[in-house]
Amino acid sequence: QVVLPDKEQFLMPSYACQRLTPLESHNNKFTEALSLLAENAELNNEEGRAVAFRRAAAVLKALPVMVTSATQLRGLPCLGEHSQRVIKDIIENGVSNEVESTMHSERFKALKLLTGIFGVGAKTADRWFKEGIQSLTQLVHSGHELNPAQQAGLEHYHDLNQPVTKAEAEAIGDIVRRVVLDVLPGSEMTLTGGFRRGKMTGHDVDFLITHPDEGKETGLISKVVSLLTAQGLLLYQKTTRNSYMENKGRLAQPSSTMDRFERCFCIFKLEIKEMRPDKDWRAVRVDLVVAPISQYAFAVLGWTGSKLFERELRRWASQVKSMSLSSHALFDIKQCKYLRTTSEEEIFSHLGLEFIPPTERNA
Ligand code: TTP
Ligand code: MN
Ligand code: MN
Ligand code: MN
Repeated sequence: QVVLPDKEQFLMPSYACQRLTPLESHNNKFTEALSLLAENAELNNEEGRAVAFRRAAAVLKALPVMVTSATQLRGLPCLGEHSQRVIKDIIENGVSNEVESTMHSERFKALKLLTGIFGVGAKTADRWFKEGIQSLTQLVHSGHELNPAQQAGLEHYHDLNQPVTKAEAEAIGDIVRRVVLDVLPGSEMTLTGGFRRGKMTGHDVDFLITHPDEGKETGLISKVVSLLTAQGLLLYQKTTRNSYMENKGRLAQPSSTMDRFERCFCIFKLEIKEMRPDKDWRAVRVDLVVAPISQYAFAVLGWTGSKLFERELRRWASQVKSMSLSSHALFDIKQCKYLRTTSEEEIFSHLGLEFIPPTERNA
């Protein structure tokens, strides 16, 4: 039986790393609804469901037109029954009742508020919610002992939930770059994360640092952190050393989103120009990551995101190419060897994919 393609149907490859996903989508009302259900699933520790909703949302983000009828969904990949129902509800009624009731549920609201505290994950938030904690005031009065990250998160709650602008990211970049070059002349620093994908705001600022002479970068982060601390620029910081060793782990391990680079998760104190009655600075979350030059291309690719795009790249590598991809390396399982590269373009080519520029990785 031959099925002729409907004029209204779209051809769409099933992995997000096979298609272009610009920042601006034509289907915001659908993708926002599906993303909310994904977020709710994440808060409920339902990883599989969350990924299914994220993939469905990514398909609609990549569509070149706005969906106006359910027939347009035929033939599209990654749209499970549940996601299709949500989309149809929105087409027919303007809203999805499931999304509305989730969004307004006490549980979702409380978990979002609590995980909005830097250092608080879904499990901790869930435990607190079960004890009846639904607000920051209730948390403060609960007598729970908070770890240093959570204390800083609570103290700077307002600032850290304000979007960071591109201008603020660049201002921080200028300060950090000066310190990095002081510590190790010749270093290179790249703005990664959402800003590299063209976003105008973000929840944090991500920087990747390297040096053209392999090995020189070792220990760089602790010196940078000391100098920034001495200048009073860090409100909180947690530094970890590099723990990656080729061949010691399996393949291109780790395959999860956490990598093993030398890094610092910090809260930056950024001076602001406009007059405020109370204070002349704001807190900004900053991630500083150091990669050896031999792993730099993988690190840039891994830290540019989006999170779903990264996940899809790794899934493509393993399911279609029998390769293992991480932010450190690409390992060819059949040939049993690491594939060396110096650019993102080469990594895509090793993976048998057309190059997707950063601004089209907004899956
Ligand atoms: P995020 O900063 O969390 O996300 P983002 O920059 O895309 O969005 P936002 O504007 O909200 O900040 O992560 C950036 C990328 O870094 C993401 O693709 C995942 C990657 N990453 C790692 O590779 N390893 C890690 O350990 C972490 C925490 C993130
Ligand atoms: Mn980011
Ligand atoms: Mn984020
Ligand atoms: Mn980040």
